[in-house]
Amino acid sequence: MIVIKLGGSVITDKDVEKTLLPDVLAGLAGSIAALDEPVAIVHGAGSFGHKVAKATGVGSGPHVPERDAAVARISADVRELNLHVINALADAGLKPVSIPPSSVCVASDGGIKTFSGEAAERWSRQGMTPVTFGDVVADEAMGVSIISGDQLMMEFARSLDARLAVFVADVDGVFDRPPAEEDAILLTEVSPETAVSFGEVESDVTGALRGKLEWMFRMAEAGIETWIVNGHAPERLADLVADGSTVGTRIVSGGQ
Ligand code: IP8
Repeated sequence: MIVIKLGGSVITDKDVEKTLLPDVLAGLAGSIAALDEPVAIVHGAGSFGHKVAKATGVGSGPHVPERDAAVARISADVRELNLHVINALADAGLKPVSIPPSSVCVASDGGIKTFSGEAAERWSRQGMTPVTFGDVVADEAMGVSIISGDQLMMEFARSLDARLAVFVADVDGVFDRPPAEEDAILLTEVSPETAVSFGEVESDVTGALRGKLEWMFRMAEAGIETWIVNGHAPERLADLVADGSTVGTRIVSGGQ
């Protein structure tokens, strides 16, 4: 079993509200459908969630009723993106089923408190492909939280007993300094001890790469082989699954 996160910055244009990149999504769906192993998919929100969340402050502190409409907007927008992903996967020959976090998950103080993996597990056992996504979730302490696809990767991997977790990004992996900088070097392995200069980056509501890496380290810590690969070179996903290695960054836990 492989869990794959399609980053929101790969499948959407993050700068233009609610803009899908259909060709990129279709290419990735085709590569995933061609894999010789069961998969489960998580996707980020990209421009179908982050812009409204940032502009309205949803998830950034205790919920206030003035933000109810924004919560509903984000919920609807991420569902819309989810439908695009489900359709692309189905068109590629997979049998996807949506598992919305707002229905199977409760948060506490911004983190997942409970996640029911039973539906995903049963669907998967029946040969279907569970698909979940970054979403707004009821939070027992804050009222509402935004749960990122990165957090959900861990829940899916645990529930489905995944051997491999792949984070599909819009860059080749983790670089020793911001990838746009001259002479930036792709790191083939990253652990919590690796020195990485992240530079001054504008953060998403769920944190930039630095925050996302925390979730990846937790997965590596749990014994799951964890990688970041570039979604604009979808053949790398196939190479990784077939050969155990590709152009990208392998995430290792501390002390390894
Ligand atoms: O794109 C964020 O999920 P991510 C979810 O995986 C929302 O960080 C609703 C902004």
